[in-house]
Amino acid sequence: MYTIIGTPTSRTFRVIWMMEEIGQPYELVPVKAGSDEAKAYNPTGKVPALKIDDAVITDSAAIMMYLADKHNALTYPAGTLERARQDGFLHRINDEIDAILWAAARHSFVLPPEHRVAEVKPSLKWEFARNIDRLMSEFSGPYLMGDRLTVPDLILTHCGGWAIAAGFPMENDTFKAYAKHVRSGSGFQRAKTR
Ligand SMILES: N[C@@H](CCC(=O)N[C@@H](CS)C(=O)NCC(=O)O)C(=O)O
Repeated sequence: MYTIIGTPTSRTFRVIWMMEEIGQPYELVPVKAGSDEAKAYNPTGKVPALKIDDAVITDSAAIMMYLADKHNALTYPAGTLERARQDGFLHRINDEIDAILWAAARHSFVLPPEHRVAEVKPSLKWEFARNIDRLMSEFSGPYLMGDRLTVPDLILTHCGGWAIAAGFPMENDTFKAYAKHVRSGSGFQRAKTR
């Protein structure tokens, strides 16, 4: 049995979604990011974490790829060229999309108030829109890797919802249609209900 640590309003939602996609049973321990309860699982207090027996693994992308490899789902096999391309998308999304949203969050409510720089936000919004446009200009769909839904699709689509919630511009029609299609899957719908 897997135990997911974190609240669904955080990046923890990605792991819940992944579990629903692969049909594995899990328990959810909805501890708040940065709390002492979260630090009991991960010294940084960051969520999500995944507990498997006595072991704890951290970072949404690492957890999802562990599950993908273990259950042979939502991934190409390690050591293939397709996997290298898929990993390229995963790291690019973390570098160019997630990192920008996280920087905006840090400068809005995560960092101590005296270390927040509100003036950085217009620049982050511009960069986010440019990076989405650039990614979508290479996209032929229906998923990033073509016909197969893989882990980077879940992370990118989750970032899309995060961006809207954070007031980022969402003007790329190709991205909007792609995210709508990914979210229409039954795994996402079950995760949302949960
Ligand atoms: N790269 C990590 C980032 C984890 C992360 O920063 N999570 C946020 C919540 S979405 C958090 O726990 N923040 C609390 C903090 O930074 O103190 C992942 O994808 O899991």
